[in-house]
Amino acid sequence: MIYSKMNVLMKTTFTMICFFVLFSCTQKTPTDLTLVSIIPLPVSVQATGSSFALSADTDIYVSKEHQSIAQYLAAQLNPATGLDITVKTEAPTSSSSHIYLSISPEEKDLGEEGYLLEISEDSLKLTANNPAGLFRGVQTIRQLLPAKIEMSTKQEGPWEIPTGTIRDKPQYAFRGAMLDVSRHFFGVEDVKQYIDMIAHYKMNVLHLHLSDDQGWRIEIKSWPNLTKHGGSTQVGGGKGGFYTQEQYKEIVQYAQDRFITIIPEIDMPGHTNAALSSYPELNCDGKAPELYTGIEVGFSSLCTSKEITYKFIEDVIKELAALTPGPYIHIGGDESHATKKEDYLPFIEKVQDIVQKYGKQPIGWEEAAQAKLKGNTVIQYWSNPDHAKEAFAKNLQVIMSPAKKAYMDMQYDSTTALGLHWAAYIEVDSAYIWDMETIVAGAKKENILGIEAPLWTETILKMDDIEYMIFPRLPGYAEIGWSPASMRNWDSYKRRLGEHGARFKAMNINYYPSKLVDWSLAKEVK
Ligand code: TNX
Repeated sequence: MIYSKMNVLMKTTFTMICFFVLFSCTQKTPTDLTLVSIIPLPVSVQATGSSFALSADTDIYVSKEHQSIAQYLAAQLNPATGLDITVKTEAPTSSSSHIYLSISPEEKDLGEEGYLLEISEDSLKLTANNPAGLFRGVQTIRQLLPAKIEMSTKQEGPWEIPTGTIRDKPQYAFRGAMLDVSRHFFGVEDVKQYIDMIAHYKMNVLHLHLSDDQGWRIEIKSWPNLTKHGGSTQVGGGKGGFYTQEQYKEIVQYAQDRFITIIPEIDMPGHTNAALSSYPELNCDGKAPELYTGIEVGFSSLCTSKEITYKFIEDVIKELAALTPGPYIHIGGDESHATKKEDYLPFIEKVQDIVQKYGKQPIGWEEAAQAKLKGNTVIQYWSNPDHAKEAFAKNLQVIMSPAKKAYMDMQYDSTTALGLHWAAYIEVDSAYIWDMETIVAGAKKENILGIEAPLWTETILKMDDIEYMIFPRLPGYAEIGWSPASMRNWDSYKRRLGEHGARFKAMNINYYPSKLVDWSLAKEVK
C-alpha cells in the first residue's frame, strides 16, 4: 500500500518535472526584442525585457480612414490564434492588451513608409506618418509573433511579443520584384499570391512583363488580336492566356491595397513576335510570322520605319496608362538584336515621348541608356556595366537588377532542376552579399532608385516553381533595399533567414532548403 502510494507520488513528481522542463524549453516567453528574427532588418530595435500577449480581450483600434489596414492585420492574426480580434473605430472601454494603429503628422522623419512600434506589457502601438508606413509596420508585427501565426488553421498559443521599441524606415524608395507572365502565363490568383509574398518582406513594386515573343498578356481593346491570337500560346506550346482589362484592374487594386505599385511592361522594339504574328502590318515585309513557343531571344523587331507602328504603340500606351495609377510604364528596349542601332535609338526616343504624353515616366532596360533621354526616364541595369555607367553619367535614375546577383531565374547551383545559368549560379549567400553602390563602377547613390529582382519564366510553369526560385532569395533582396548597408551582414542574415524557414513552412511555401542555412526550426512545423 505504502509502496504503491510512493510510486504514485514519484510518478506525479516525475511528470511534473518533465512538464516543467518541456514547458520551459518549448514555451519560453520571449522577452528580448533584439533577438527576434525580422527581415528586412529594422533600423533600430530597443528591448525592455518583458512581453505583450494577444488575448481574448485584444482588439485593434484605428481611425475610420485607415480601418482597411487594421482589417488586413486582423485577417493575418485571427485564423491561427482563433481569437476573433476585431477592428474598432471608437475609443476603447478597457485598457488591456490592445493594438493601436495611428497616423501622426509629427512623425515626419519616418517618411513615406517608415513606422514606429512601441510594445509594452499592455499595449502595442503602431504609428506612422503615412498609411504605407502602417502597412509595413504590420508586416513587422506578423514577424514578431511565433511562426505558426502564418498557419491557416487554429493553433495553440501563447501569442507573445517581447516589449520594446522599433523605429524603422527604408533606405531606398523602390524595392521590387518582376514576374514574366509572357513566357508562361500566370493567372490573377497566382499574381495575387506573388503580391502577398513580396508584401510580407516590405517590397513596394511589382513589375509585370506583359509581352514578349511568346505571348501578349494584356487586353488592348483597339487591337483585339494581340490577345486573341498573340495570347493563345506560351513556351512549350501550352494554351497561354491573358488578363482582360477588368482582371488587370483587380490585380492593380489588390497591389494598391498592399501599397505596392504595379509597373506594366510592353517590351519593344524586340521581343515582339506575339504582336508581329497578330498584325501583319507591324512587320516591314507586311507578313505575319508564326507564333513562337521556343526560348531564343533577339530575333524579332517592330518595323521602326512605319507610321502604323507608332499609331499601334500610342494606342497601347494610351489604354495601358488609363489602367495604371502608378507613375511608370516600362517600354522594354532590351536585346533588340534584330533592330539596327540607327533605328533603335530614334525608336526609343519616340516611344519615350509617347509615354510622357500620357503622363507616365518611361522605364527602359539598360540598352535604352544610349538614346537621348529626358531627365525623368529611368534605366534598369541588368548586365552591361557600360550601359549603367552611361545612365549614371547622364544623371538618370537607375534601378539595380544585376543578373549575376538578382535574377531569380538563375539556378542556385548546377543541381537545380529549374531555371537557367547564363549569368551565374546564385546561391543564397551570393544573392545577399553585394551592394547596390559598389556593384558597378561609377554608380552614384543619389541616382540609385532602388532594387528589383526579376523572375523570367522560360522554365517556370507553376506556382510551386515560382516559390522555389524566389524563396529563399527574395527576403535578401528586400533587405538590400530596406536596411542600411552598414548594418547588413551574412551571419546575422543567415540566422534570421533560417528562422524564417518555419514561416515559409507555415505558409506552405515551396522553398529551396539551401545547405548554407540551418533550417532546423522549419522541421518542427507540422
Ligand atoms: C535576358 S534580362 C532577358 C530576358 C530573358 C532572361 C533570361 C533581359 C532584359 N532580357 O528576355 O528572359 O535573360 O534569364
